[in-house]
Amino acid sequence: MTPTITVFANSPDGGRGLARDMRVRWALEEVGAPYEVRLVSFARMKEPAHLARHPFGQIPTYEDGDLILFESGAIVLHIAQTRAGLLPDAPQPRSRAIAWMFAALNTVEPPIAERGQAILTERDKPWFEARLPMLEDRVRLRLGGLTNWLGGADWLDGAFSAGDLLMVSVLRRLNGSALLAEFPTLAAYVARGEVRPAFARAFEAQLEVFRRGFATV
Ligand code: GTB
Repeated sequence: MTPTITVFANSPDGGRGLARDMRVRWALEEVGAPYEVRLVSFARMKEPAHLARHPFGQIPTYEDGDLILFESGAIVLHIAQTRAGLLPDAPQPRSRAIAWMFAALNTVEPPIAERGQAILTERDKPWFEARLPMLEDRVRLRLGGLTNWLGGADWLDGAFSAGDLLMVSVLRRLNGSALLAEFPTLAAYVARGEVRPAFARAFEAQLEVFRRGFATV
């Protein structure tokens, strides 16, 4: 069966591929799996039909036959576990790749998301000027650890894996920021992810939704 994913009908990211459907699209492209897309508006996300797919009324979701999944990490893990190409076969390297998936989502994404949220919603608040440097230092801490780990390697733990796919996806939220430029090793790592043909196909597909300005469903 061809899986169906839900994505923003009108993504607030302006077609930059920063919403969390992008990582799912990328994973599907890496394993060569065709997929369908259901576009949902912010309003529709909170209606019963979508809440039956996603308890918090968000995107992305993934449907394949009887299986309905939410949480981008769980979806990418499912894709990686059911198709070849994103996880090593041997148990230990496989577990390490999965550890990097958790690291991307649990350790690196939270401070990046908190910084992004503050920039988006707190700029006019009296505490913003004092708070931003603290939030940026928290991001720097993680970027420093990642830089040291990567050293001169192309990928986090051997061959490209779902761990890299999620880590690059998370770091892309810093694209164009002075913060990422402070860490050239990571800027190059992100660029390596973005030139993968599967990334390019996924990016183009989400951009097409934005370009066509689909009516909300
Ligand atoms: N932990 C969940 C997951 O990983 O799947 C988080 C899902 C989530 O936050 N979904 C967001 C959503 O549906 C879209 S991606 N929001 C609507 C709502 O909660 O009502 C978050 C996102 C959106 C836009 C940008 N951007 O423009 O840069 C970045 C991230």
